[in-house]
Amino acid sequence: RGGDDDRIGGEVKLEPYRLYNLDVFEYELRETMALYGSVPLLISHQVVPSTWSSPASSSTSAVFWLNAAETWVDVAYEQAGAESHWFSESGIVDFFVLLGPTPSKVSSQYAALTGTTPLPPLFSLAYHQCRWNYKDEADVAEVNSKFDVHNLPMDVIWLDIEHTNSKKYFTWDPIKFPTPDKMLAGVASKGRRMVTIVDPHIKREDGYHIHDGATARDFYVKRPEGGSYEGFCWPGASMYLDFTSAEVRAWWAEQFAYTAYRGSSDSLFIWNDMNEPSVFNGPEVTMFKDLMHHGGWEHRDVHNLFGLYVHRATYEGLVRRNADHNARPFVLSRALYAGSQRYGAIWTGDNAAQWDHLEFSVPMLLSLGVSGITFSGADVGGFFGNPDTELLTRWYQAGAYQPFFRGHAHLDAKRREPYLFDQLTLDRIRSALRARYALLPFWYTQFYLASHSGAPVMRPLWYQYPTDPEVLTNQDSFLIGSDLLVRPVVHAGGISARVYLPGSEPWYDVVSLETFGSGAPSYITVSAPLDKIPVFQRGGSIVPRQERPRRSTTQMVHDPYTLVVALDSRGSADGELYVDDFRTFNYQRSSEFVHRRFTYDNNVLESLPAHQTQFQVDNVIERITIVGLKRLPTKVVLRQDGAESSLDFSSPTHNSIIIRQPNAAVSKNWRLTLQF
Ligand code: NBV
Repeated sequence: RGGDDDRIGGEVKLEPYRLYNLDVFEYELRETMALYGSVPLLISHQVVPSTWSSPASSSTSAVFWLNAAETWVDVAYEQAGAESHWFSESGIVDFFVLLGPTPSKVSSQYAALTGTTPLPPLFSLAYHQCRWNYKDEADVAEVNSKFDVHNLPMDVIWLDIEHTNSKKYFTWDPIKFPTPDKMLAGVASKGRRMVTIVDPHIKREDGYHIHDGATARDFYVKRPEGGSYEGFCWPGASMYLDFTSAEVRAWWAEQFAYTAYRGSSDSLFIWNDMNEPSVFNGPEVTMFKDLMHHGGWEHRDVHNLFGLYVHRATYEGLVRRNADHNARPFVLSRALYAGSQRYGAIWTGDNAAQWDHLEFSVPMLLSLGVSGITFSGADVGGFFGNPDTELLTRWYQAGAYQPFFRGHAHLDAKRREPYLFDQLTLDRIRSALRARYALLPFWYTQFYLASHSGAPVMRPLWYQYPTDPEVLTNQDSFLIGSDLLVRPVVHAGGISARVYLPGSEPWYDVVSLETFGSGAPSYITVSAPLDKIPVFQRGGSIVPRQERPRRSTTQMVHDPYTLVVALDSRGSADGELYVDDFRTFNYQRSSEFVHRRFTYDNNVLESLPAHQTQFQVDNVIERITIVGLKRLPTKVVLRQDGAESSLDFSSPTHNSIIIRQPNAAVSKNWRLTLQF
């Protein structure tokens, strides 16, 4: 959250960063103090400006301090550079130096140590609708149908703690949620999923099967003098499972079996909250440091790992709940540590419905991303308080381009499902949601690539343009992969945006196809009224899209694709598309995926396999937009399956064409030639 941008070269001394996972009520921005998660990784990036004899160069390196005790990091910026000083309360010094020398090399070196985010199921990259709380089954049914009535795409409806029977996780309130299987089936019948919250504090109540099972096995965290530790949380008197033990985690994982978690189904996924752990009557709202864990470790030694272990055990539970262990899990966690990326998504916790919280969502998610945690998001609309329609609209617009995209609100906040607002606001939010859904093929491909590389999907500009000193402190814009640059409007009353377009290739507005800045990096000012999200596609890239409005990703599986070919100054571009069944591990187990590479050179667009697989999909490409043309063609010819056909096209702007119905197969090789 340390958002200062005047740190470079000015001898600015920040307060030290405190790494100690805590449930901080109404957290402040611009702070270096503890919050829900910690990743003891420090990345250093240096730019050597160009001189008359040499071009600018840069070097990136990092240090990773593998210690899960309370840790403090002091960073001092001097004229000569920066110095850091690390100390942890206990444990050993296990210190890794990552030599880079590029940002992506640092990502892969760090990923080799801590892992990458496995490819998420597609639905989890779509829009999630949450609040604390949807009241009952009728409320869920209404939300499910109102999104359809108003043509709003949505994939997942979430239930917070009030859905349980007296805060006993894995149970349902018998009055408000008497028939969870029916409710889930109703939501699933529209192709949607649900998520329930499962917190790691366990109500101390005899007869509650989780408490009975854990007590019988002696699975709780212990007091130093012996006996299980009891704290206080949502359920009242609460016990804390010792997730640092593999045996406890395996048992926890079993609780997600369909036979154990009554009322659950394969369309139900999980949210772990309060896993710092949050203990209402503990010091700083967490556990005493002298509590005892498995293997004789004091809580102080493992504190920052606790949340990761909860996340991990839940992830494993969702893998194992199907006999064939073949469905990909989705688990959202609040607490995190280095490596949490291996178990799913995280979010930035209890933000507020204030403009600066929207603004800071960008640097917070960028920091998480370069620290390996790429599947992350901030509550859209802000958790505490009530956003006005302008803030809510701008938040949907920003969230539509951030990795984890979920609307959420506090129990006391007014209802804010998008259909509750005036027509104009509803229309604007619908366009933001549709913008997200149209780009899901691109998001999914980026997550596939990130699952191998460890590179963040949402990236700071310096990551991609490491030698440009102008982007070092830029945190109002970000990139998705290397091809889309997003500059959300995050200030009240904003009607225009100043955008820095890096690199020496043109950028194209993704809606109007207007061409900006070629030849040298430049600042531009674009108009950004309330219905506009400034997003630009990089010249030299090919971005896949699916543009038919649908109610959820389930209905998009067979939909045709659009390719947007944005040419660089030499008239070339390339891109990728990754497709599989969107929900199982078959892509790993039996190579059931299609990974294509598209290249455009010398007026020829070609589709070739990026990987050779036997897997086929029936989708076709229904539209190809090519922008950045020096002159317009007279004829466009497609060659596929040994046959040639001449295609219809129109030209919406002076330098672009739209080719309609090429019907080129996604799984096949083909070649499209522009003739002049
Ligand atoms: O479970 C209730 C909330 C939840 O909605 C929120 O997203 C979490 O970050 N939870 C915190 C507990 C209480 C918050 C005041």
